[in-house]
Parts: sequence; C-alpha cells; structure tokens
Amino acid sequence: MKIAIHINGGRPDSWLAALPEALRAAGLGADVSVWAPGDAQADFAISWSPSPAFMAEQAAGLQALFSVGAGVDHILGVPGLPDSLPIIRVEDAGMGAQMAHYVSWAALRHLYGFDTLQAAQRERRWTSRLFAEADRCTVGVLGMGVLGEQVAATLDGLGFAVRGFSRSARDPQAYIPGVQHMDASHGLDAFLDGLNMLVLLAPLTRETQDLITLAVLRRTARPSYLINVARGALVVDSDLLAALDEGTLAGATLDVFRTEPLPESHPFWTHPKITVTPHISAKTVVSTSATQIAGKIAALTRGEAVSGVVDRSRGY
Ligand code: NDP
Ligand code: OXD
Repeated sequence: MKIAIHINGGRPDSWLAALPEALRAAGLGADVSVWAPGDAQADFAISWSPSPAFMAEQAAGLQALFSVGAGVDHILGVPGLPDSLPIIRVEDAGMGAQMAHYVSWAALRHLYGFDTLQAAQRERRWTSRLFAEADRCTVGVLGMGVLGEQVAATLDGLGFAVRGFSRSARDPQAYIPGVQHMDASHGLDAFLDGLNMLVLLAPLTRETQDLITLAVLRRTARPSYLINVARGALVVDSDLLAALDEGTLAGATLDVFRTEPLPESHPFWTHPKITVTPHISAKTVVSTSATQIAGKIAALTRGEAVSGVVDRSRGY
C-alpha cells in the first residue's frame, strides 16, 4: 500500500514521523512518503489544501483523500477533484477540547470585562464592576457538530445559558442536558433572538458563506459579542465593522479570516473592539489524528464503512 502526504504550504515532517507507526499499530504495512510531482500512484492521500498539480496526477487513482483538518473547504474547491473520490475529515482527535478552552476564554473574558480591567490597571485605576452573571448571558453556538457540541457542553458547565443551532433536528430527550437545541425548522431568527454572544462553528459551505450580515447581527441582543472560530468567509467583514460602529456588537474575537494570514492593511488588526488570533483555536493533534486516519484506512481495506466521510451535496 502506498500513502502520499501532501500538506500544501505546510510542514509534513510530523505526519511523516507519526503515520508509519500508526499504520503499523493498525496492522498495516505501507510505503508512506511526501508527494512529489512524478511520484507513482498512491492508494490513499493525507492532505491540506491540495494543489491542482497533485489533483491532476493523483486524485483519479486514490481510494480516499484524508483531510488533516476538521474543515474540508480547502479541498472541495480545488480544480480536478473527482466527484466520486471519498473525502474523509479528522473528527475531534483532540481539537474539541482546545476549541472549548478557546471559546470559554473568549466568553469569560468578555463576560467579566477583563479588557476594561486591564486598561484600568494601566492607568492605576481601581475599578469596581457589576458581578458577572453567566446564567443571564445567553450564548448561541451556530454549528452543533463534533466541535460545537463540546463547546456548548463546556459553556453550559461554566454556567452560561446555552443555545445551539444546526441544520438537522436532535432528539430533545437525548440531547446535552441544559443546552437548548434549534434547527432549520425553527428558523435562524428564533436562534438569534436575545443572544448575548454568538459563536460560529459551522463549516464553510454554499449555505453558510456570507451568512453573518449586519441584518443577522441585529437580531441578537444589543450589544452582543461575536466569536468566530469557524471560517472567515461566514462573516461579511464590512457588516461586522458596521455592527461594531453602530453598537450592535460590543466586540468580537476572531480566529479565522477570509484571507489568511490576515493582510497587514486589514482594519481588523487595529480595531479597538476586535481581538485577532492567528487560526489557533484548535490545531490538529498529529499523533491522535494519525491514529484515527490509520484506523480508518485499515477499516476501508477490510471493506468496512467509516465515519467522517464528507457529503458532497451538503459541502461538509
Ligand atoms: P461538523 O461537521 O461535525 O459540524 C458542523 C455543524 O455545523 C453541524 O452541526 C451542522 O449541522 C452544522 N451546520 C452545517 N451547515 C449549517 C448551516 N447552514 N446552518 C447551521 N448549521 C449548520 O464539524 P466540526 O464540528 O468538526 O467542525 C466545524 C468547523 O470548525 C469546521 O468545518 C472548520 O471550518 C472549523 N474549524 C476551525 C478550526 C480553527 O482552528 N479555527 C479548527 C477546526 C475546525 P448538522 O449537525 O445538522 O449536520
Ligand atoms: C480545521 C482547521 O479545519 O484547523 O481543522 O481549521
């Protein structure tokens, strides 16, 4: 079996170190190498943002293409991707806990007004503030998938009032206790109504691209707070700035952007109400992801079905 690693624009070293051992542990012997143009056909590939050249040479002969991330928008738009090629994404593998920590940090920081307190410290000003009441702060998680559910459960554990939204319905009897779930049948407006914080954790698809407009933000409580850990293109940048300027939003913590790295001239860098982090809210943990991928390759070679296969019609 031949496995190609193709981390376009990134470093493949850690995958090259972890994958052979993970495959051995799954009972597979394989020739694992970093793809170079002209290489022999691989059976499986592991990739981030595959290049059109890779697609042209390898895609048609692959049994499956594994995304090293939870999102797959970096693969779906690449020219030359065959319709029939299964794309399989990383599911959690250590990202859920990181995401829960990051969102909790951003939510608590806003709830307690830590930025204001820090500014006061710089001026040696003793500032008293109202007690922060998490249970009176409603946080909405848009995208209740593998990561969103962990974020919602963690926020619930911290005492926030939590609401989640996804495309499909959930069984209310069997859902995360304390978390109110809504879906497309309730409508997005019902989910947004009265939210004090909005967390974006839905994939970038035809449906979610440019979903977060000024009109959408105005449906939340005024002022609310935005935390985007999904993809930058869910949000219309100019509408986000307008929402901050008019007081619809008190602030935003943004980990993802339309163009990454965020261009030096972008207004988000210097906006006093925006916190920018460089797409670090949940990094792929290579060791656990390699184990997960190796397990799925072993299952596929036995003819078994695996989870995490992207539904091309939905786009995630
Ligand atoms: P999942 O596929 O498990 O979950 C996606 C969720 O979004 C599902 O609940 C899905 O609904 C919901 N959803 C899809 N379309 C819509 C829509 N139009 N409106 C409302 N909800 C929708 O993905 P993960 O939880 O694993 O990952 C989510 C995203 O997080 C990734 O796609 C990626 O973009 C981003 N990410 C960012 C990282 C970072 O470092 N910033 C790291 C990792 C991921 P349903 O349940 O009904 O299918
Ligand atoms: C991912 C990411 O999709 O890191 O996993 O953004």
